[in-house]
Amino acid sequence: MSLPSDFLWGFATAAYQIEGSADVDGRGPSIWDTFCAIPGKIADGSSGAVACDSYKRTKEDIDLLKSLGAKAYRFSISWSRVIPLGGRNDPVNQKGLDHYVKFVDDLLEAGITPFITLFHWDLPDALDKRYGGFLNKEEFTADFENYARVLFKAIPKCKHWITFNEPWCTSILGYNSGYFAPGHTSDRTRSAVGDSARECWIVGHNILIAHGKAVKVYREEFKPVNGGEIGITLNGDAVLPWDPEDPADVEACDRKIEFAISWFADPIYFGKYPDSMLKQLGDRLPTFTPEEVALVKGSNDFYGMNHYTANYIKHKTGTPPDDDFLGNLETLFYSKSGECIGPETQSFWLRPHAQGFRDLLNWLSKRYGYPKIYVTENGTSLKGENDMSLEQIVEDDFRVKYFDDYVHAMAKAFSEDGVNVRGYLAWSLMDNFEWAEGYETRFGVTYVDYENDQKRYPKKSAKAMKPLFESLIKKE
Ligand code: GBH
Repeated sequence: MSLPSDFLWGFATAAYQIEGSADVDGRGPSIWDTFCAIPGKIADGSSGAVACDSYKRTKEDIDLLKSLGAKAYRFSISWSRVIPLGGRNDPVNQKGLDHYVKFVDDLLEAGITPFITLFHWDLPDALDKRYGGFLNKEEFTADFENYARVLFKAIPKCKHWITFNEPWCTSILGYNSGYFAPGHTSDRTRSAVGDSARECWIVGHNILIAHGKAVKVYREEFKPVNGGEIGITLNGDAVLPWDPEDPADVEACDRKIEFAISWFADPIYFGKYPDSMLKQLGDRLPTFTPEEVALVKGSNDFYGMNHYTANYIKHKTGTPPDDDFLGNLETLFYSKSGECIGPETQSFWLRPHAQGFRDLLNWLSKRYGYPKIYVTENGTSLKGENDMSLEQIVEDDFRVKYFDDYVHAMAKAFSEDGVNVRGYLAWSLMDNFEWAEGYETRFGVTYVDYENDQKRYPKKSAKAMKPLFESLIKKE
């Protein structure tokens, strides 16, 4: 069992979850600032206004990465720091841009390879207000293309670019369940606006086009000179049939991955939506024009994979409700015979099941022709961690085991199954603003003491990563 000698490993974060300094140096508000201000949307009533204060602690964060032996760091750019109003005719905020230029210089100086995510959910609020954000194809895709170009031009030293983080979450959680910003849903007790049957599929489509436009810009205007690579990051859970004897459950397993991952990956690799989605959604799924197919098909230099958990899949019969986004099935933690998929964590949706990671790496590789894969997120919360003492928190054996199991499953996928996985970024470098769950759920390998000046304390899992990878990565 091994990983290749040039394997990149490190940690990941996202701008709104760690930066804070929401009003500093000319940053404009994002849809998450607005969403957090609505009572009831965030579990503990908090926001990313301060978070880990990372905007002001870049040196501290880079020192932390260095001390842990990280070879790579994935972070995202706050669009509204760079272009406060977001649009292609709006002014660029030089201070905001300079911050990221310097951050990349400092990372490289420290010997750490940057992976930049252009978009990790924090759309400039002005674009949502001006024209409906992601819902407006012409405007949104043109503004994203412009924003991407500003970054490509300013940071030629970055060689690994991710256009969008988890468009599934933006589409479904933002425009179907309304659990995430901007909170659109058909449920009028939770939102005055939204159409859960339609908006999410339009948003997903428009993000694909925006991704395609940014990739075209990168490949035509920057890659020939700077080299480098660009791709999208998709989230998806592993699947096991609830009843392995029932062909309908086995079939529902593929459909579950198609609705979560292939929704985006099939257009990117094949130029069309999966048949299972077309069948269920009909004309609610937008159609690709020939120009759009040309933009989107073939637009990944690598596949960015975010992965956390697994579910037993039980098919449903009958016509699904028109807000169904799973593919007419149920996701469960127990199988028909009563097996449990994995132990509880602090996140209701997350139970460790490392074999699922290997299986999904194989599923993706087979379907998409063994693309180069970077695991851009993988990690876990820990039941009750927020209520423990600091002494207990830093002894996070549960998280140590999670990483150990998952990284070994990945190494087997590489060395025994031929999966072309080339990098791994653990989620997360430090505890941070966990979106609708606020600060109560912690995903960090580093504890952040929010009550006491955001002081950082590396947990056992932080220190376990270097020996873990050194034991697996082949020496030259
Ligand atoms: C990642 O998403 C995010 O990229 C990252 O910012 C975040 O901090 C991290 O996970 C930890 O949560 O039951 O319908 O509400 C992970 C993928 C997909 C996990 C949606 C939670 C909830 C689905 N997420 N899922 S639902």
